[in-house]
Amino acid sequence: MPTNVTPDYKKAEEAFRNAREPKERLECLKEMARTIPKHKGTEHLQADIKTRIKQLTEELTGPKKGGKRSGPSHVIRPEGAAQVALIGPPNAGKSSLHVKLTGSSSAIGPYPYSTHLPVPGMVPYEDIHIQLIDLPPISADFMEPWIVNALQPADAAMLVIDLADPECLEQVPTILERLAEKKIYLTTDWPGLNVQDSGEPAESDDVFSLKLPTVLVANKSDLDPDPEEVEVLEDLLGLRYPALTVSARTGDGLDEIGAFLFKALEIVRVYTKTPGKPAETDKPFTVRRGDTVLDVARLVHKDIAEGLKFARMWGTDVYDGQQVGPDHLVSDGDLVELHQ
Ligand SMILES: Nc1nc2c(ncn2[C@@H]2O[C@H](COP(=O)(O)OP(=O)(O)OP(=O)(O)O)[C@@H](O)[C@H]2O)c(=O)[nH]1
Ligand SMILES: [Mg+2]
Repeated sequence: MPTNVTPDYKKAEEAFRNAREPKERLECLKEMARTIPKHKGTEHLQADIKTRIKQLTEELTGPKKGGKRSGPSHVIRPEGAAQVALIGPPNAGKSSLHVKLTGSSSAIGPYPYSTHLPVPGMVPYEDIHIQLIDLPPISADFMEPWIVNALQPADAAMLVIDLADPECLEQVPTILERLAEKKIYLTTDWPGLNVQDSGEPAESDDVFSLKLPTVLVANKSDLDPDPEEVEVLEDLLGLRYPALTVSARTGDGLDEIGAFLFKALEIVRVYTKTPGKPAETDKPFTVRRGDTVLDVARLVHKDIAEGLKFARMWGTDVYDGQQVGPDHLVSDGDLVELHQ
């Protein structure tokens, strides 16, 4: 961040970092444009903000009159416990995995470039759902320009490769480079896993840089059953992503994906109850480790969050029915009764 920015601008930037909905992100960008001090030192950032506003506006409403594109937005509204994007070279089996994991009807083809638009779907895991977005491939020849916008709401990425295709040794570095050009960094840094620092460049601290914790999904294990293949590959690539070996064809290894994402993203399920009524144990609200009773209340209803005085809780770190304040940290499986 450049020096000499005002507290108002810092606040707007912080709000932008936290915003997930495209519309909310656009509002935050406009607030950044309004509050950024207009001097030489911020010229570059001012230009960046303008470009982002233009791109996102077009993404949400279609280009101004005379523009080429009109049609559906490529940005998919996050739903469920987290949004995870499928990234990878052509023909690796991203859509096949999407179909198997979410039951979608995403297009599968025996040839590259079968997928042209983002396809949402939900992966069930225990009593929650994780959103999975199928995307077109990224290659040396081609990357849809809108992929940059489509990835902004994602919490994480699954980097899918064809284990049996030696070309992935060139494809993976190309994908990482193409995304890095757009300030999107696929990192090894999952909140719930202890992985070493991947040594990302310092410029990734830029407000527009997007760091997506990434799991390498080595697909088509049915074609190459050597269980050590993926490690050899990571060594050759010089990468240290956590890796899962799977087959979309046989279903092998697919069961582990939900559990992996749940743990690595530190998803926390919190059940709610209304005073005097039984607990609603079928539909948890989901937050992340480090979130509080107030964060849960926000998901229930804005008004409830605003009027929240205390909660009664059952679960970890509390005795049954203990009264806690809005700042109390929640744990997976907790039950809360919110009091206005
Ligand atoms: N043997 C085998 N074939 C697979 C597996 N997964 C996908 N395939 C095949 O690989 C080809 C490509 O699959 P897609 O799911 O369309 O691949 P994609 O990554 O979505 O491809 P693009 O949309 O072009 O990027 C198809 O012929 C699939 O049937 C697998 O686990 N094993
Ligand atoms: Mg596809």
